[in-house]
Amino acid sequence: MKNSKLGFLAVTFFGLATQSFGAMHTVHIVSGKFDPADLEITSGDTVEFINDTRGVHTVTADPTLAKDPANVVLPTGAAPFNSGSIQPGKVFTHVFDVEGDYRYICLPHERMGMIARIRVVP
Ligand SMILES: [Cu+2]
Repeated sequence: MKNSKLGFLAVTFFGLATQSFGAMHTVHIVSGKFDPADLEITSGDTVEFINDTRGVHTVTADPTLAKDPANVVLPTGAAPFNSGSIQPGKVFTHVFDVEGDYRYICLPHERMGMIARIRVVP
């Protein structure tokens, strides 16, 4: 009971504390895919990618690293990024501050279709 109240307060405080810096969204890395695979967020928001699997994955939006560069899309003016290896249970966060359409891949599983999309709106 006490713990859940503390948790609620922590979540409330965290929400207030992060509001002026944009919202936080979560994408889960589950077996063979990103969930949600299509996410709409607001410019300046942060996305945390949580590896919920027992394998290693990446969050990669860099066409020079892709087997098929067409699988990666970045808005004009957005810098490419690559998480590197995300170990099981670990989290990678990225702030999306350029509006537009992002398509990103998991490098080891690109050919298995581990590709997802984030749309950043004003
Ligand atoms: Cu993967």
